[in-house]
Amino acid sequence: MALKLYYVPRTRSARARWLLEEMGLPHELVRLDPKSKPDGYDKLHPLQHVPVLVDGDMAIFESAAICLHLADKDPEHRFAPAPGSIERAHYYQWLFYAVTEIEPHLVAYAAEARRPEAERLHLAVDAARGKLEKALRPLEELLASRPFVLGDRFTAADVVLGSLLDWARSLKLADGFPNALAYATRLHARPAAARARAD
Ligand SMILES: N[C@@H](CCC(=O)N[C@@H](CS)C(=O)NCC(=O)O)C(=O)O
Repeated sequence: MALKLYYVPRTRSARARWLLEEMGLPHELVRLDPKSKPDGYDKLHPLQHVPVLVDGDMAIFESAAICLHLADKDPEHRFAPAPGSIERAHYYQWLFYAVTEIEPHLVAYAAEARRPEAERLHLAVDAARGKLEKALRPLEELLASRPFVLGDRFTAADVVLGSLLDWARSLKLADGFPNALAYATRLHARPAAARARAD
């Protein structure tokens, strides 16, 4: 079945694109203008956001859900552990940790930090940074002894976490976390991740 990804460069679309590249899945890319979505796009994404993956005759939105769906296409379970396994439970755990414990604080921080200095709510900036630093501690500890969150194997959970840590790194929020920083740098350097960053 044909895969088509609707994307905007330098957005959460890059997660899905990165995993498509890692998996070597043939796909079509449809680049959207963030300011003007094509007619009918609301049928694919009710909030008109990116990314959207069209897989045959169905469409799916939410970047992490798209990554979970894509990873399950590999019959050898290289990008997602087998359903029902202990590794699968931890895969879910780290993936949901990424989007519920890390991402909201990054979003909150970035929203304030991009305002002009005079309008910035410094309390909100500090609160978001504090919550993010607290949330990063278990990941920092885990990565002291393993290259990827599930050990030696790279999975879709690393794609979602890697994209978030890249963002944290660019905002200088990961400087106090050497293991997480090294993990983000390693992931960023993967050829598939680099291809997914192309416009
Ligand atoms: N939770 C959603 C968030 C989607 C989202 O907010 N996407 C942003 C880009 S990162 C977006 O589409 N913004 C509006 C736009 O680009 O038109 C996901 O992970 O897919």
